[in-house]
Amino acid sequence: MARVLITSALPYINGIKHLGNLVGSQLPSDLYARYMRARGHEVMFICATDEHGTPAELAAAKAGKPVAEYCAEMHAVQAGLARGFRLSFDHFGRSSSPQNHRLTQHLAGRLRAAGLIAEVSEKQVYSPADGRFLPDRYIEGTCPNCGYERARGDQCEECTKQLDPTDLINPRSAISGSTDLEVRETKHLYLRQSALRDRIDAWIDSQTGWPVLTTSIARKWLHDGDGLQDRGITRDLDWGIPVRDGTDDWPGMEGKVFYVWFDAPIEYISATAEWAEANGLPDAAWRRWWRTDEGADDVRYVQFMGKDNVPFHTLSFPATLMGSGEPWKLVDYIKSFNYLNYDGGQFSTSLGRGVFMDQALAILPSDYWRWWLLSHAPESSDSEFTWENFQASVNKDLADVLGNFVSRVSKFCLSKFGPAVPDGGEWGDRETALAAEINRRLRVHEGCMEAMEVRKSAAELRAIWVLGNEYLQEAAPWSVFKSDPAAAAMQIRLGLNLVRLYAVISRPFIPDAAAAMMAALGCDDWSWPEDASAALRLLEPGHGFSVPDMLFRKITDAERDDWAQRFSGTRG
Ligand code: B3M
Ligand code: ZN
Repeated sequence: MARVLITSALPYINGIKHLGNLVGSQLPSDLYARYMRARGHEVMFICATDEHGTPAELAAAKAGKPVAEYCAEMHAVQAGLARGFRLSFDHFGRSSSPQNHRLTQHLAGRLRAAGLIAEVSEKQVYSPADGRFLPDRYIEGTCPNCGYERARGDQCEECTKQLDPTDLINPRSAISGSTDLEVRETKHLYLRQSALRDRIDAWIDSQTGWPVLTTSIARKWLHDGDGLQDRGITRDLDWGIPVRDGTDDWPGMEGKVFYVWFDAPIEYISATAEWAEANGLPDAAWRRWWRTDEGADDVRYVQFMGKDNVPFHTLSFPATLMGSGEPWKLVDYIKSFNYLNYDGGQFSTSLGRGVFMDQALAILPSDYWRWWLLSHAPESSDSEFTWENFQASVNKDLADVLGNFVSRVSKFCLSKFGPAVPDGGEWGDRETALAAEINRRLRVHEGCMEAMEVRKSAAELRAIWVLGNEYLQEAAPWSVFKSDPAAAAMQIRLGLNLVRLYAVISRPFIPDAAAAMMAALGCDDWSWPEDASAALRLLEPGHGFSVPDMLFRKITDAERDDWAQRFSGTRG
């Protein structure tokens, strides 16, 4: 039994996430966590909301709420949706927690003591009317490139050009609209990543088996141009973790907070501390996952994220942990994803284009979405959600293949043999061959799951479902029954056992359907089928069962067209 620490990139707090966000980290990490638990490993699965930064302040302002209140509400909403999608986090924390305040300030203090923080004077836009420095996004004006009048200081949303606030024509405060802006001198902290470059480089080089998508991004930042750059880790915002050095004030840093990307990954650790506190456990309970001097040296730590998050996880966060000089656990494997597109374009939160987590659950149960998303995860390249494809996968894989198998076997058994597993004697050659083939494919499936090859794992699972259908088709118990009821009984006994095996191996993908299948079998034995031949004999003759309600319904053409229309870009 191994110990596996799994973190999902933290969903940003500024609104409900769409399915593209979900499939980029939270859902595949859940799949892996569930699988690792199913194989008997000890798992710590952590996620949280990422609550600081300008976008949080702006979203709160738009909602007309104080930012702390907005974040608390949105955290509850996201936690509810995570439950709705059956994301099995051991803890879903908040980067604004007291634990994260303490740890972020502590690590900054350690970095400072190690000489890894530089104080840099910069010129920045100050708004007397607002009484504060304005971050780039808080300055609006006319884009010098395309003339769009509401371009932001960091980028024009219309023509996508990257901007500096000083490029804007007629700049004004996005908070008050004031055009009375001046440039003032102010001090910011920089993490001296350049000083840690060789250590990070050596660490990346020592990793074996990381995907090229991950290492190539890290190496590019390490070696291109002047190499790894120092990184600003403070901002002029009200909402965030105040810049302090563990216990002391930090002169000159009054009114400043840490940059959101500095404290967000630290929340992986802090959320584990939140978990311990929420469960009334001592600090040692979370430290054994994170401190290599307290047991974490035999933990395998896997992170899941979208590809745009890779630089922060291969460079900045390791720099923070290494630079602290303390024995923190570093990541062992990073699983990163490309993007999921939506029906010929991109998902867009601002345009309301695509399906958002709340809307998805309002139209269909989570298993339908989990199955489609996992079996189409954007791994080797971007992938695309279309309603035709979604309808086809659900109707074929879930309804025709798995659902139909379960329903045929259980209904046939009930009508011919009654509500208990029938006997009928020993297996014949066909059954032995089926068990051998399932065994073989199961090992392939396990290999894919272990390697986090999400799409392939789904395809292998589906192939094992198909074996059951083919068996049923060839064995044809309904016609065998007429001449040899005992043989038909044996076939159906195997079929019912296959339903249990399917419940176990499908559970990481479709946990609700798996639970329904298991409940109908009156069984609670979730042991993994290490040996299919033994697993297919587990339910013995006489064991009672019932016919489950329909596991999956089909999506009609009318529904498909209606939904395509409804989600084309007008989220209210
Ligand atoms: N919140 C990702 C994002 O919203 C960012 C991840 C943080 S992981 C520490 O794109
Ligand atoms: Zn523009």
